Amino acid sequence: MAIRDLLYFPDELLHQVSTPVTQFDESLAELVSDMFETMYHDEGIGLAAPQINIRKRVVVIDIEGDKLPEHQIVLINPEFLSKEGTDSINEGCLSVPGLRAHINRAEKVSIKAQNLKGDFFTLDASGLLAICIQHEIDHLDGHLFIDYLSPMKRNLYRTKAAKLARERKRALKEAQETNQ
Ligand code: GNR
Ligand code: NI
Repeated sequence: MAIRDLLYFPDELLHQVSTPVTQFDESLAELVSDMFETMYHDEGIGLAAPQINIRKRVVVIDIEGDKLPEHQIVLINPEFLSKEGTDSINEGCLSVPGLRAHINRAEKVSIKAQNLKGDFFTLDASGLLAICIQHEIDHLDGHLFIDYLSPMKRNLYRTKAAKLARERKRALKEAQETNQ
């Protein structure tokens, strides 16, 4: 079990398309376990593998955030079967810290995915779960929520993100120096 390092906007690696999982083995189970640990550590409700620099189609979700096994959702190779209606909430992303924006999404989604054993299942979702699923599948396709904003807003965010990244680097360096 390990907390992995996150990639942050504007890292170009976050814009690459992730590849399907073909091996349902112990290393996949380990990746999923590390993803849950990283997600809970950073207080997220979902995490996609590309956010920890692994370009595989793997997603973990716990919108309750209470670590109960019955609330933990693992999606391997998820695909939309249908989308319905429209909904929008103020979204955040662990890879875009400190920034939030309303994004138009479908209100209800139906997906198919595989579990850790490779078995296929379907899932119908609405509300926050539906939005989280769309946000995470976007990560697998190399999209961030800020890609949906107008170029002007995105550029404003780009400037803010660069400043946040500098602050984060400085804080990390200071923490390392204090530990020495
Ligand atoms: O923790 C997260 N919260 C959130 C809130 C509204 C819409 C989507 C999300 S997902 C985000 C975690 C994350 O970045 N997942 O990729
Ligand atoms: Ni995200």
